[in-house]
Amino acid sequence: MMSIMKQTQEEPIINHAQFVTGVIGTDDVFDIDRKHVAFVGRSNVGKSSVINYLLGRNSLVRSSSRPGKTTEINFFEVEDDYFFVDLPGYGFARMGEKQREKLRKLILWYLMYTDATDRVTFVVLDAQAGLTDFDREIVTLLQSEKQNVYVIANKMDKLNQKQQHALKLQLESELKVPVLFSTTLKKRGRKEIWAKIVG
Ligand SMILES: Nc1nc2c(ncn2[C@@H]2O[C@H](COP(=O)(O)OP(=O)(O)OP(=O)(O)O)[C@@H](O)[C@H]2O)c(=O)[nH]1
Ligand SMILES: [Mg+2]
Repeated sequence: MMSIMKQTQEEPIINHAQFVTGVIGTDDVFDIDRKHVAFVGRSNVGKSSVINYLLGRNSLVRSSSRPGKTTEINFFEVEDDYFFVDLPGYGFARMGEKQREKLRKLILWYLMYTDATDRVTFVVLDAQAGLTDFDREIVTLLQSEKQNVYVIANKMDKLNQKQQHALKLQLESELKVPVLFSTTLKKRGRKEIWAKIVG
């Protein structure tokens, strides 16, 4: 395998990416020693689309216009190095309170209590919709645990340059974490995200 590290000056080419398993609790997958690259965020912000875009796949990860369907934590092995981890989207309006609480707990369990020796977490937003309270809570928790965390403002195609700039300033001053932008529609932001993954 050619090192992804060497390629990130350019657009990385992913030779191997494959679904491994979906989990809702303890699982053997946590015993495998790979760096976790986790994507968390409100339903419909584009987590699955961003993963597909980063991996250069059209539909490895199911993305859909029917939000709130995924209730498991989905693991994808990427080259020999990583698990990409697609967490269930939260805050979906039609989801009942009980189910919502269950997902919240599952996400917090994964982020706080699973044993990933090496992990980077991307909190993904819809650039137009902005932060939710749960996004804020997650960022704060990860910071207090000294875990690597970044915000991805996806769907940046919905904002003009001035709005993008204002959002970046606002988010970085509120959260004190680096903010990256992406659009899977116009295909921008891939290199910058990969730089944080390999970095
Ligand atoms: N305009 C725009 N739409 C996007 C972008 N990325 C994703 N979408 C659309 O947003 C919708 C949701 O995308 P998903 O990738 O399924 O979102 P998700 O966060 O995985 O959703 P859940 O799995 O329900 O949590 C789809 O209709 C995508 O086509 C983007 O960069 N720009
Ligand atoms: Mg999804």
